[in-house]
Amino acid sequence: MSDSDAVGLHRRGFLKGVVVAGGASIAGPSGAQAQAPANPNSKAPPPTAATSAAERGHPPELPQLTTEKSGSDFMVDVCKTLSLDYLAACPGSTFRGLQESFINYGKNKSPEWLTCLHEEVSVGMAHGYAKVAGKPMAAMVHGTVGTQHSAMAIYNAYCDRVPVIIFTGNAGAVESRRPGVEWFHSVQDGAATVREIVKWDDYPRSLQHFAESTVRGYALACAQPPGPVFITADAELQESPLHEHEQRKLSIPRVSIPSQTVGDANATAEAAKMLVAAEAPVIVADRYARSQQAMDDLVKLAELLQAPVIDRRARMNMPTTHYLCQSERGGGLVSQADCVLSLEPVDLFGQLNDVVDQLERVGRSRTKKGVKIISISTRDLSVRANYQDFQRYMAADINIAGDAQTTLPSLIEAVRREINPDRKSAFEMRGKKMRDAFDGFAGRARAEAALAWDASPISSARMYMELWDQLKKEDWALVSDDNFSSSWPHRLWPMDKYHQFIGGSGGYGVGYQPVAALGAALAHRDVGGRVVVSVTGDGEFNMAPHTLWTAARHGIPYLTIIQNNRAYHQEVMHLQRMANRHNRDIRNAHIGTTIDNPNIDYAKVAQGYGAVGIGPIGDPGDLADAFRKGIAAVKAGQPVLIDIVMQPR
Ligand SMILES: Cc1ncc(C[n+]2csc(CCOP(=O)(O)OP(=O)(O)O)c2C)c(N)n1
Ligand SMILES: [Mg+2]
Repeated sequence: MSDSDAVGLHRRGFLKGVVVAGGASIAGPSGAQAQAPANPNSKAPPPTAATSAAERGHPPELPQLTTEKSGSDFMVDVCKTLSLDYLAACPGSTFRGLQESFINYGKNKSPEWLTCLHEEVSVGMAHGYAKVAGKPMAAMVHGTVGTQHSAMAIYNAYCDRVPVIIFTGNAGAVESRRPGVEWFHSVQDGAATVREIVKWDDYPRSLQHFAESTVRGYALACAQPPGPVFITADAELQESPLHEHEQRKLSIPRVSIPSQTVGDANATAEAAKMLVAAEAPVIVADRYARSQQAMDDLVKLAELLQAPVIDRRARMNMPTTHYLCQSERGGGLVSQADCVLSLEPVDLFGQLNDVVDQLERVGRSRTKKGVKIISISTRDLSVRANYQDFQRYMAADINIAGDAQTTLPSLIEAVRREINPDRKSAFEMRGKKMRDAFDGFAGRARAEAALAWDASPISSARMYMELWDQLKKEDWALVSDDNFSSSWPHRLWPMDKYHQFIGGSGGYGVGYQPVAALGAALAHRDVGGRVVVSVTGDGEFNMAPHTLWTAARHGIPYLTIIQNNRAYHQEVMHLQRMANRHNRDIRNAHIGTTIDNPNIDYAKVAQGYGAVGIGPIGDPGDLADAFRKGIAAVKAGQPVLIDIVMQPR
């Protein structure tokens, strides 16, 4: 709006009136007025310091109150000793001291401040980032309200056992609270809202306390099983000056991340005996791998035993190209097994039992009588009462408490010691059978993918085949979970590197997908050279479409593909199931579950947020061109969305 604009003039006049009415206390010192720069291009008379500052939304200058460091500067010093490259936040005055220190005193580096448009994004992006970067980033949430907004993302990270460092601000002492809003945003115990879903929290009472708790929190977040950690930074501690004599008394402890837990050696040796003696062992890997090394170790163990591996895909565990990757035969293999080795099971009961959700919810064992169960997991090291992500109790014959990834090398050695020539030849015969079975998988998957090849709305399989055709030329990473894909990428694509797949959401809280993809894409960007792809449901995407703005703002390129079935289709199916159960009409199942009429134009939404938007694509013949364009734009550094009108998954 120009200076001569009538509305602008009215607004200035109004603001001027306020200043006059408010008196000297908000007009600022007269010296500041005299220094106010006049705009040489403006036809209007030069504004006073007070009006121009107010118009720009800045408070008039106040006398400098703090000549030395502030408490929040020291807090920044603490954060800088930790390996935190980024901090994501939607701004809020409970941490205004800290924010100002990060951007000015900390020079907005290590960590760099990233702007998110919702606190769920700040935390959720840190969740996705940690899974790719292998280390946490920070998120900052505004008091009571920001904490509540972030709770869903904290829960997903907690359930997924992923480290995130979350800070909040709080005006603790009543006399420190500004009247009004600050009382709504302050609280007695900031972490109470999320205490059951974080690994640890603290509300430091002093700067020394802040240093120790933040360093402790970082170490705890990273120790297996990892999880989100929540630290409250008191507003008065942040904003008070830190005099030199006080600072001299402060120290920042060195971070010391505990070594990972390794399974007991005797239990591991027993497990090795059981595995070597078994005629039909099966390895099930779930929240297992955190590195390429862990994938390589799993291959080593499977090859030693010539045992099939079922990948439950909470992480990228087993190369889909390896003949011992037999996830396709999952349930069947488990029911024939005489020994099951389960690595970091999220749900051991679910791996060993069938629950058909039609007329009942009762589980039936799918295993043979006498089957031996070995579990290696940190599951029992992190159990809460209220949130019951531990699932049904399932006894194991050998229950090794320890990090499976860290324990595997000793299990491999123990297995090696147990193998004799007799067992070796039995294993070779087993291996031959596995190769034969594996040879059929790819052909069958392709034949199934060809069904409905030309259908419109487009089939998932066709979309994934067309996408692969373009991606195979690239160093690529899929940063969406298996939930939306009906397993097509794992069935159709050669996936053999750890960075190619990110695993699941943890808590199945819808909204994870777009936010985790943003953080994962940031971590991949820093490695460089990778084309990052997120496939997301339309329902998922609508929880946080503005992730694209953060991506555009901070130069985070990736391709978002909307699997647009114009519905919360999983819920459509639930309603159909209920209608069937109650012997009523299933045709009303769209009520309250569809996202159509009006249809959302996702390409326009993306463009509005500063990303490239392509689509809607309804004809499968147009997919190749859309993917080519999308990937080219991603390689040029842009976030891109392609809206594909697809069949229900
Ligand atoms: C926060 C949250 N709200 C609601 C749900 C219930 N829910 C599970 S799947 C789903 C549908 C998601 O829709 P979309 O992403 O479009 O996937 P579709 O089922 O259509 O493939 C919903 C609403 C949930 N899991 N989490
Ligand atoms: Mg949908």
